[in-house]
Amino acid sequence: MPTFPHVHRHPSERRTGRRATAVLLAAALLTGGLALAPGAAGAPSAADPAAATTPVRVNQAGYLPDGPKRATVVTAADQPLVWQLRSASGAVAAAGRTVVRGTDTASGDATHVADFSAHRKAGSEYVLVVDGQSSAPFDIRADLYDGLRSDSLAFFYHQRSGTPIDASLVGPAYARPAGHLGVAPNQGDTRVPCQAGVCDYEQDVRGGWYDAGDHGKYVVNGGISVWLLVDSFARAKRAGTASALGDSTQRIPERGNGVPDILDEARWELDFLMRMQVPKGKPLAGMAFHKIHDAAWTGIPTRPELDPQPRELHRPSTAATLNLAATAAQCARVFRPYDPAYAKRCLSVARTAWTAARANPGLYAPESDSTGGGPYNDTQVTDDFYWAASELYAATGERAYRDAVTSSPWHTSDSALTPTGFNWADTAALGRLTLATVPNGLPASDIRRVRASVTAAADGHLATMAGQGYPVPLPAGGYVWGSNSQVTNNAIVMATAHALTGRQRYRDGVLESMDYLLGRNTLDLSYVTGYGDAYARNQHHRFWANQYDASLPNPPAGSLAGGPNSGLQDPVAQEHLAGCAPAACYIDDIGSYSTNEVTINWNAPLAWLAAFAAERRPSRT
Ligand code: 9MR
Repeated sequence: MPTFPHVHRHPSERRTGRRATAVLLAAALLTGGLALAPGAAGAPSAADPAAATTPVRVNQAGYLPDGPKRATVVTAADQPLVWQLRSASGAVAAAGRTVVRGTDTASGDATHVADFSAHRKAGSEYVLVVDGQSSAPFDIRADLYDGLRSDSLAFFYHQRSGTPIDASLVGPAYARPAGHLGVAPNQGDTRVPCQAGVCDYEQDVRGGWYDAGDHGKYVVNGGISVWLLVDSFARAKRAGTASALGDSTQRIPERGNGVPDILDEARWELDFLMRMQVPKGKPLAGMAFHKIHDAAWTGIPTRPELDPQPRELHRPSTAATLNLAATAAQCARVFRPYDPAYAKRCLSVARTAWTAARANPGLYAPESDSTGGGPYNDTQVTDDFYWAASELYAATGERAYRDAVTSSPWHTSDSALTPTGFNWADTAALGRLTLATVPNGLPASDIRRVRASVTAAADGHLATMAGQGYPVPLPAGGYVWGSNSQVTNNAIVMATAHALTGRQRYRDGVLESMDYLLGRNTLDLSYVTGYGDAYARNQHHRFWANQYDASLPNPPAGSLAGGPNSGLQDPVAQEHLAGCAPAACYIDDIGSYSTNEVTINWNAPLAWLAAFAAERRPSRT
């Protein structure tokens, strides 16, 4: 990859008004007097994760009037401290004492917690003051998550391949011509050959979403992402709140077509996933190609429509085929009321994929296949079999699929829902969540057990959070590549437990997870672009590459960064983050793809949670 100079941004540039001063003062105190750590030009660099923070850490976007409202204070004090909630005018709206929480294992920070949940009055520009230190300003309002609900979902329209991104929908900065639609210099994706030896024909695999900051399209990552969007709609429908995701709620070309917009978005990907199926009459018919991407890595920036690399299909895999079976079966169930013909087609594809996977249960995508795109390697596919069987059973009620569910070791295993959570490689939880929430013909005692496993996992996440200074449903050992999506996925388990039981503590756990993502963390940083006082804005992306080329945009609002990764798996992270505590192994630099990329499987759970959090609830008792 070509190298580019890193843009160093003075941390105070991202702050406004009184916070800039407060923040620099706080940083001075925290660092023992020197607020401005030396950077490239004598100024602090964007690379310094400790630069310009306040010790009073809040959800910088704000809090819901009826939700928990807690902040974390970094302090070595061994006695409680007085906190004050101040309104925009400076008046004290509430006051109390912190609780000493002790060392937060994942960050190493000495912490107290301030709880101002009892204050329910809406307002903007509140500040929490503790020991002379001010938090970032934040709002308290019922519509707090409305914007994020649509922005996090709009991410998928931005990521569409094979269609122009329309300025009238996204604004001029984000508009671009169609990428990979067979127009030079693009060499895909309308007639894509296989890698040598894999097949001797070409396939039309246009469309879908680009995976991330690269232009690859990977079936196993498309699978979990589309599942989450469709599940978000299905959940909202059960809760009676689906209109918020309905037709004409989003700025997408399909608005006004009578189909819920979130399903239109999902269909863009489902159509692509179905194009990845090996056609009838060919070797391995019914299987899905694992992925399609450039023959060699392109540089960054590279606009999609200017990618000159040859595109190639990589050999079919069992995991990809089961992702296709699972999501096409879910499509059949959820699209039925809106487009029965499409639902029927989805079911037929799902059945074919299932049969093909059963006939070829051990075709694994190798880790070594990582030139020009990610490997998405996985040699454990029994979980994918369980997920696909669960979806096919929920869609059809047929005995053969039920038998595949009940005979799977995953049906009773505690490992389906783990403390670190599900992800693109570990998908048994998706089957479990479907069986827990969608009416099905399993015996009542079995359904009770399945549901109890979801609430037990959610209680486990709450217990994890209770021991932390910055409550987050992730153990200290869980800060891997894309850790923020492990947080979101565990929060989804808690939200599902809330739907199953109505118990408030699960919703509180979801909202505190959002607090972590939106600034209540050791970096005092929101990982969601455009949300909060200081937020990630230089995520790794070939088009939203403003850090490298000022004529290109930053990521659009609602883009979730991958988050802390203690593995330091890229050169920028290795250069700047050596010795970091796990929760601090993050840098808002476009070069740090292992801590700071954006990806469809990270934004999909964010969109799921934002839709959940945006729902108005009857007032708490
Ligand atoms: O999210 C993936 C992570 O779990 C893996 O550890 C990592 C390395 O294989 O790859 C991540 O996925 C990347 C993919 O391979 C290519 N597109 C960008 C993805 C996010 O960084």
